[in-house]
Amino acid sequence: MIKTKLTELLGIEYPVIQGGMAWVADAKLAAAVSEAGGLGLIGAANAPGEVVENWIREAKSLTKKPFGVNIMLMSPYADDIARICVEQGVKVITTGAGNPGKYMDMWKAAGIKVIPVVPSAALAKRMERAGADAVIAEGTESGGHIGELTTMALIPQVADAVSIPVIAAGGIADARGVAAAIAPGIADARGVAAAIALGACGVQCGTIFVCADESPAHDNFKRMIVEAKDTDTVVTGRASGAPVRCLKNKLTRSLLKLEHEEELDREAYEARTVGSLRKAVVEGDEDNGTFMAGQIAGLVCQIAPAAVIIEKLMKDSEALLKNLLQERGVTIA
Ligand code: TUI
Repeated sequence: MIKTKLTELLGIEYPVIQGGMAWVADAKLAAAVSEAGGLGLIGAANAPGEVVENWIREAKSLTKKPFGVNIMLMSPYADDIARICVEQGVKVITTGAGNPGKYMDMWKAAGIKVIPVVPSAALAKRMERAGADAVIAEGTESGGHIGELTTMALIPQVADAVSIPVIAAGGIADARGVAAAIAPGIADARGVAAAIALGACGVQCGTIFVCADESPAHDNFKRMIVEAKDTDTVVTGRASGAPVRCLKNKLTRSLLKLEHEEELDREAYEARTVGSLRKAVVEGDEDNGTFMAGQIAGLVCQIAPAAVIIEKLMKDSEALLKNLLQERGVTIA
């Protein structure tokens, strides 16, 4: 068993959090991940408060283990959901796509563990000062809305900037990613052995859980991830200020074409993107959907129950961590 500051903080068996993916992270997936010993998250995304409240009730009926809610702060319903989580006694809140500072006092007073997603060391420090219990440092390898820094560069810098636990996200879908994030004891060999120990105490994975049996994602979406190769994701929306990583398809080609024009035609751009996440996840529309997925999609090669995904990830990680240098073929003379 791998025990870290994260398993201790949240009272969970494994240091694995499932990302709060829009349209994918519903009550069933969150409950399945929590039942399997990780931390499942309900992704509130742009859903209205009453919908999220029903998901919370459903998750409570499916598991007695802790689960969390991810609040996407660009949502028009973020204020409602922030309050509903308190009323519903949600144990853990993660946030994304913004600064959750204005809710912190209310959440802390309710005894909620608050774990903001941060794309930089500066925001991690601000969150620590505001009372965050941990931060998820998310590299640009991730699917969905992303920051600039890579996981490899971001994690050690955030780990040095704060003293609260750091959870690594972005580009992690197997034991090597887990081991790289959490392997202890290499300290400032990090510069040289960065691939071996970055300084986190847990991981958040998204793409691998899109392919869980319990995930509501359309079979086409799951298949596209399983068939993806390393270079099959692309970032759209840089020109409009909301960069999003997703699988390459007809839609991303047309969006990038629009973005490369001298002046961005925002109306045409929005006409193509509105509703495109639903088209991907619910309808499986391979041409017109936004299939958010991380750069690690090429490594994800099976559709399996969440419990199988987590148990394999942890069993492999334990073995790798026990025998790290030998496994990597490193010798120190
Ligand atoms: O939030 C995510 N990933 C997401 S949200 C999402 S829904 C969406 N759909 C279309 C367009 C935009 C969003 C899909 N994927 N990850 C966490 C994350 N948070 N990544 C980056 C950030 C972030 C960025 C800026 C966090 C804080 C931040 O702070 C800015 C500030 O206000 O200081």
